[in-house]
Amino acid sequence: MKAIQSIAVFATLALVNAQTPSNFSDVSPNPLDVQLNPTNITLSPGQLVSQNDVQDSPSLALSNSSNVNYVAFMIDPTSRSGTYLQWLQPNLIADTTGKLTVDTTATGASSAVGATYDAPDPPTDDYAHEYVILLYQQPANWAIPRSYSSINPPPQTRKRIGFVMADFQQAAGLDAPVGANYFRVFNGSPQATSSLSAVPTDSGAPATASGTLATTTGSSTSAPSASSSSGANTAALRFNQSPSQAGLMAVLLGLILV
Ligand SMILES: *[C@@H]1O[C@H](CO)[C@@H](O)[C@H](O)[C@H]1NC(C)=O
Ligand SMILES: *[C@@H]1O[C@H](CO)[C@@H](O)[C@H](O)[C@H]1NC(C)=O
Ligand SMILES: CC(=O)N[C@H]1CO[C@H](CO)[C@@H](O)[C@@H]1O
Repeated sequence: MKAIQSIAVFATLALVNAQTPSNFSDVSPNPLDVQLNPTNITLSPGQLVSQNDVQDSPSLALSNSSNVNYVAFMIDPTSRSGTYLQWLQPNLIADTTGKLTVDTTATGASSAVGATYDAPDPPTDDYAHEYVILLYQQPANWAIPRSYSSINPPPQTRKRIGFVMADFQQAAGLDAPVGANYFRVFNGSPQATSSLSAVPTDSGAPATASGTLATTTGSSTSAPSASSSSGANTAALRFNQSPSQAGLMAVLLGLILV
């Protein structure tokens, strides 16, 4: 099993090759525009943002959307206890500018509720966690698969733990994502934060934030490892990896699968 996972990992790494935000758009055919609320910060892929800036669910937009429904996910594949489902928002529809809002008349509106936005709250002084936002086209008359009724909506926080995007995608009959983006959040205590060469900030350029993060994560060696699930499809979400690669893994997986 380990060997199979390693092969999958190497294959994936070879395809991605680089983890810089500037390479992120290569992974998604149609990058997802993400604007944080209420600051209106336009997210650069992989940008380090402050926890305060992601208390509200972000606004999403797809530059070349179609007149169909979409379903959005936000996951933390770097969570130590297994990939965490932060948000599942079905029944989205784009306006003429591509901005996505909830379509209350969507065919899945009554059956597919999703999971309310659970704002990022990584453990204090843990590495910067990654929050990956994925957008899929929502098939007509779509419903959350019965096997996932515990997240529609999740009655308890623990129902969000161990969410395997690839498994859900398959069970729910979703095609590859049509858009993706991600941000990072470092929840530093004042002490730890002040010891960094630069305080993580959402106002700096992504390149600066990235450099800061490398320092931060360099000392936190234990890598996240999500539990549960079987099959090579999910290997990339479970193997030990550096947090900075997890987001790309998740997105790439979605594109490779289906
Ligand atoms: C964000 O955009 C909205 C709508 O355009 C505007 O009303 C609001 O003042 C903006 N907020 C900030 C902090 O710029
Ligand atoms: C978005 O644009 C790309 C490139 O023009 C195209 O291949 C793709 O089908 C478009 N996606 C949608 C949802 O229209
Ligand atoms: C696979 C790929 O496109 N890699 C590129 C990522 O970005 C760096 C820096 O811009 C390039 O040097 C790589 O070739």
